[in-house]
Amino acid sequence: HLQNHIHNTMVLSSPSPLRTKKTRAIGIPIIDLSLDTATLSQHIVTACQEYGFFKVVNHGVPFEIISKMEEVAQHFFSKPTSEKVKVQANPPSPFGYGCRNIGYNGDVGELEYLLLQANSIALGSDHPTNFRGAVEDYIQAVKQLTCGLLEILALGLSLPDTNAFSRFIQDVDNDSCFRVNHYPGVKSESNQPKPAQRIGFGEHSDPQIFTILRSNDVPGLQISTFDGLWIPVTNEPNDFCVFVGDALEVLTNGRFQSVRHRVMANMSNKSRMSMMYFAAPALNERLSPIPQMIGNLRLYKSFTWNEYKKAAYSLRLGDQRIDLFKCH
Ligand code: GA4
Repeated sequence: HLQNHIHNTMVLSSPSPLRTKKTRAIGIPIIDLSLDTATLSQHIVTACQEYGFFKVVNHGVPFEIISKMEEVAQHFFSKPTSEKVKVQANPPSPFGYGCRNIGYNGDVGELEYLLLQANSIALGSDHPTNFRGAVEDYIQAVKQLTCGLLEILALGLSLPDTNAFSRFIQDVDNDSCFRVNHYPGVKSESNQPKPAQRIGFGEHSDPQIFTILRSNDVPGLQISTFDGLWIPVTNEPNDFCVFVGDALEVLTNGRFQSVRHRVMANMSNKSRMSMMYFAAPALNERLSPIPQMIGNLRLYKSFTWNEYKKAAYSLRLGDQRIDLFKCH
């Protein structure tokens, strides 16, 4: 029954010479959003529990909105650096254009990016209005998708309040952000050895509730399974990838865990472009396990999103920041 709806992309782990007969098949859940709500809610709960990650198809976001966003982002990254660095941080850092540096504590990656606040797209005045328009349309569509998914999730968990998660994102003061990452391709001469694998964006979990990612057809994204195996995520420009973030781990009292992921660079001669909507609560909003999810043992403290964000920015990208907020 499940197989009819969750199509599995089969990824084979490299066969160990010692255990040649036991090659394990791993499937990333692909969830068809045109299914009925009851089935859908069960599939989403299972995917969040087993992987903290899933892909969605038939999501209803018009492709024109996605392709327009890709087009304006491509145009932006093709500008000379002197132009790009003008997109300053307003409000100040970390928002704006960035190249190689990630956060404030020395993390670097083979990429350039644009990081924006989703609620108030502050781009300065020298941006053509079609950029702003494309970003606004994209964010609006993806936010709607996110809230829909979060409501189905609450339903699947039999929570009395279907807005238990989505209310954070519906809040006018939500602190969600939007990011476009651009990983340059590698020009490899046929007679030259391929450059070594490099990290595009290092291993980490996302601090927010949910992350919705869309990328072009250039590979690089990998997720870590809960038993520590890295698996590549195939790229479908028509699909979205959904990641469970730290805040959802807290709200569900650890029933869902945030998924660790990374991006490898130098995978292709074409550049990879991904865009992420990070769905986050308002800064003064409190995060604590939802009472119905606690059971016998409460795992996380109660704290504000602002406190969590501060902790995240005081640490390295790959640090297990959530540990600071555990009860025991
Ligand atoms: C990871 C998810 C989002 O891209 C992001 C990142 C943020 C940044 O790049 O400024 C962080 C990183 C992310 C987690 C730990 C801190 C903060 C860099 C960093 C070292 C925008 C976010 O919210 O957290």
